[in-house]
Amino acid sequence: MQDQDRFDTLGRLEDLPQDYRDELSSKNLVPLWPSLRAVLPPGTPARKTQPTYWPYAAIKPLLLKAGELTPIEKAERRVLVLANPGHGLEKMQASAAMYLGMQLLLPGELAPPHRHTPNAVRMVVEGEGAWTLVNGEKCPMQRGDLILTPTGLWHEHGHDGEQPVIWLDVLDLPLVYYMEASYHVEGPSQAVKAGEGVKSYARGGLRPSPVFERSNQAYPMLRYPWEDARAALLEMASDAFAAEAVQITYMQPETGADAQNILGFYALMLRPGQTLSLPARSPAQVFHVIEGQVKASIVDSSFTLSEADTCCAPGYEKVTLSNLSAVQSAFVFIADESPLHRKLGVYENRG
Ligand code: 1HN
Repeated sequence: MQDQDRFDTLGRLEDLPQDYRDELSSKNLVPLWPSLRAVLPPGTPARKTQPTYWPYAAIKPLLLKAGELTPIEKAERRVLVLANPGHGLEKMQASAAMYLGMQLLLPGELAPPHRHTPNAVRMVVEGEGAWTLVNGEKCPMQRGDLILTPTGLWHEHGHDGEQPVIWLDVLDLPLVYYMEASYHVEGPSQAVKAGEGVKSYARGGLRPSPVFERSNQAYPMLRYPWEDARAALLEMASDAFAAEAVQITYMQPETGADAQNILGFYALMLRPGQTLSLPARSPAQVFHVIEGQVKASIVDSSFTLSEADTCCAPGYEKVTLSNLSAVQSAFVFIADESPLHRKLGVYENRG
């Protein structure tokens, strides 16, 4: 029997007598075979994640308006969620495991301290003078910086500057919520501690080697300045033997593991005029342009991303990125679900 025939031969729910179906329901039982192909489709998974584009020019005025309409006390976190219509907007998902939001903090505002089970990162989009306090480490927020607020760590945001500050939040909230493991705890403001992880890991390949005691913090580095990430990319690109793709992974500098457990974070440089075809891999991805103009081709969609624009791609699909400038490099922040897929053993690269 041909495979295609087998797909069509499974019994349907309607084939079963109504009294039998009712009896099953009354006993909290469900026949598998009418739904087997839906939960286990042939060859490639069903994906709700649609290629979706969120231009910053559309978000910013609405976010500033939210700043007028809703005081921080009424919001705690003043965020417009970048929701994927494929999942239903009310689900507040960019993909199966990723949540994206643009957050606004106005001068003088405080977003109160809390901690929660989902992991979060911030990618700073615009503005000067804001900071995030993560377990007592005060992290200045500058454009392009990546700041971690991993699971369980206290965090709060403040703003001593003059202009609105906006950043992109990336969380694994959809996954943690689905697992029925999402909750938060409010707490007092944390005392600011001396020390910044980024100072201890200022150069690649060199880690602190304390004589008397070793730090065994799960998250020794919380802020990854854009200045450093950008410089690393430019160094890589200047190497005559540099590979076709100039990309770095944000990592836990003691172990070399991904910076967080569930989502992966990367910065990619596209040389002037470069087109890069990314293989079809199982995790969904998010692309956010830090510098430059990039065309992203995903399945049947093609998005022209300017600075601060964001888009997402479902897993198992090829993505082509093109730097639209012939003279300037483009820099893209990428978030994906690779650490999760690898840990679950479902990671695939289909080329
Ligand atoms: C959260 O704690 C922050 O701390 C931002 O800035 C967005 C979205 C869902 C759940 C918690 C923050 C969030 C969030």
